[in-house]
Amino acid sequence: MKTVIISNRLPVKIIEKNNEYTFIPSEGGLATGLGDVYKTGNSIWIGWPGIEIPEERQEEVIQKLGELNLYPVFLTQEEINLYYEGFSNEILWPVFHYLVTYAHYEQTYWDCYKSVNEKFAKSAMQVLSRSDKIWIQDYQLLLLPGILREKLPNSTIGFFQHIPFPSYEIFRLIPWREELLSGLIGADLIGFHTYDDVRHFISTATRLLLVNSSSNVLNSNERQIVIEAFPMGIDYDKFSSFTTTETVQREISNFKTGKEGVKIILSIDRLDYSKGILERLRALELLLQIHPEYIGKIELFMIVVPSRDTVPQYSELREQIDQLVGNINARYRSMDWIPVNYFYRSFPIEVLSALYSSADICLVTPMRDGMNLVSKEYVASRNNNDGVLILSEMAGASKELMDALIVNPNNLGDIMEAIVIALKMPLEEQQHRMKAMRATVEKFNVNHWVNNFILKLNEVKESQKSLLTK
Ligand code: GDG
Repeated sequence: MKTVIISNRLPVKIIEKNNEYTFIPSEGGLATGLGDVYKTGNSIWIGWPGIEIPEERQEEVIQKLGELNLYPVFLTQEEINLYYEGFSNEILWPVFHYLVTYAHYEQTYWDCYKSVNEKFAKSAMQVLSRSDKIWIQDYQLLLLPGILREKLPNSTIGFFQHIPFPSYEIFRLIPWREELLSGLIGADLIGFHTYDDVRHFISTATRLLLVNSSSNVLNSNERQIVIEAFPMGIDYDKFSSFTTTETVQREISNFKTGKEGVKIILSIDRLDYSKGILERLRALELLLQIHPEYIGKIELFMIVVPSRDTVPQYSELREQIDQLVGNINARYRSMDWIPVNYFYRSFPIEVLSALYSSADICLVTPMRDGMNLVSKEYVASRNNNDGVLILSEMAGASKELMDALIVNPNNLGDIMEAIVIALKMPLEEQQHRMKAMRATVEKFNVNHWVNNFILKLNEVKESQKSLLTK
């Protein structure tokens, strides 16, 4: 029996150089957390390798990935446009983040989403056997549990969604709502980051599919499906120990040179309208306007990692950020000081770690976020227990990191006030709060998340079996 992980992307990046493919393991949280599972035993990870591979070279890619316990699903550029950028990112992503006016309900997107989920199932069937444990990841594959259930009726299927699940009133807007839910309940265990997501899912499923529920269990066609919250953690040890390495120490001292007496505020996100980047900038602008005493005393380091910029709303957002940063800097900067240091690119993890450990404040203000790992990475990197985390109450992480300064991201005054409180916070209070948050992030780390999910999946399957034999 093996564990089979299925996600949209494989945990490797493919690089093509001189007509040769090289595979580099990616550093994402999911890859790190699930790494232990798929690298051990005869486990396997199925997903899209990230670029279009011509048919004549697919066998070679299958071979090479096989050495890493990976198995590819080959997608064409058109499928990526319609299934991934279209249905997943122009319908599911905005609706699940409550930005319903951003959704484009295109029939061609839906048709392709269905056929690509079928394609994932077809690839999975090449490597799956009856007794395998299947763990499907995220909103790109909502139909896959149902398709696999039809093919392997007694299989063990877990599903975890990394983004929020919206309330019924929002979810019901989607034209293909019943089909999506029916696909999802092909799983035995469905996990979300927070209890609120669980609640929304159960209420939506019972109302749209007319299935019964008791507590966190849905009863459908004689199969019980458990819905539960599994707040995802990070690799705490990696972030905590990284800051002491020579490379990171060098980055820290480079970074700090010339910034004596200036407090650093850090913000790190993928380019996304759900992350509240514009609101964060407006709050900073408000602060400089209302509290001019901080001019020259604070600097925002804002990293925005390029993402989905072929989707129109993302390129528009990028332009708006450019403009707002330009306005703030033009208005407030002096010859030797600049309020917003804005980077539109990604950085190596060493630089990220140096920024986490140098920043006095980490400002995380998404309008909505399934969890938000950046907030946890900041906490794990604060080995001296100092620093202040300002965190949106709309991020899943706010349910765990209760010692952060929690703000409503729509309330610019609230964010501004929190920055002032953070700037004035005595060291003792910073340490008190940070210690408590570090203990939480250390204990509920990514390994804990993986083990907990798998344990529950086994338990759910066992109890289904015992119900059948009664
Ligand atoms: C989705 C959900 C949920 C960022 N910049 C760089 C870089 N990063 C890394 C961070 C962090 C990750 O990207 C971002 O994770 P988040 O959780 O903050 O956000 P999403 O990408 O939207 O993730 C989210 C998550 O899934 C997991 O379930 O928490 O709610 O939306 O790990 O460190 N990494 C490197 N260079 C960068 O410049 N190397």
